[in-house]
Amino acid sequence: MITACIFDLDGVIVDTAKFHYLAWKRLAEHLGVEFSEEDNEHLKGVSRMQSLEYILLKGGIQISNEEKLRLATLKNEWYVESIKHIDTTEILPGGEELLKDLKKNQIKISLGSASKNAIAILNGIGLMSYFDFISDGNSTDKSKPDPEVFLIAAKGMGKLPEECIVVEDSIKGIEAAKVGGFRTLGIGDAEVLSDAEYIVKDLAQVSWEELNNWYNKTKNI
Ligand code: B16
Ligand code: MG
Repeated sequence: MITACIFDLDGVIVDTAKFHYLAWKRLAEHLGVEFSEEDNEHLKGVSRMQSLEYILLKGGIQISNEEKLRLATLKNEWYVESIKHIDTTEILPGGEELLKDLKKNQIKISLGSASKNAIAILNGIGLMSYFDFISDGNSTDKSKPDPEVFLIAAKGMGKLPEECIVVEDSIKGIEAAKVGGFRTLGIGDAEVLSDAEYIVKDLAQVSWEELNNWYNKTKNI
């Protein structure tokens, strides 16, 4: 039986990925670097500083650490401004229903997000009370595909990695979960997330019962 789930935030529970994209695009253009939706795929699940490094590398731009910090702060100011009024309408399909279903079945729930803005977002969309533990961008400096953010989440719930299902929308997040020894549920495009063990379009396509059946059937494979 599954006993714990670790949820990524952006792109799994809440539709904030588009706001990250717009803020990074604005920053890239400010620096004279072209930035496409394809570039944005590389930044999903990746920390703020590492995302900036990707843009600087693409543009062949070399700057001091102080300037990097200034640019990352500027992007965050634009991003925070765009999510200032975030509310329940930004919850992705099935998000709250699945959290409710898991809670009803005594499953422990933790966040496993790279974002330093995670708590403000969870409060904004009114889902904070479903979480037993929060592991986010303030918990570690290590960015996915490093598994640290998920290992902290498992430990915080008193669980082993193999007892937890990590729910992720990014390639780097699935990779991190697999490196850490977690079971993986990918949310989104099956071609993009082909490394995930189980993939659905969104959280509305899966219930606690389906997850539990899949977990039990595939546990020792
Ligand atoms: P912040 P997740 C990640 O959140 C986003 O996918 C990624 O685009 C962002 O750069 C990262 O959080 C850091 O976010 O700048 O708010 O600290 O998908 O891991 O929930
Ligand atoms: Mg994500």
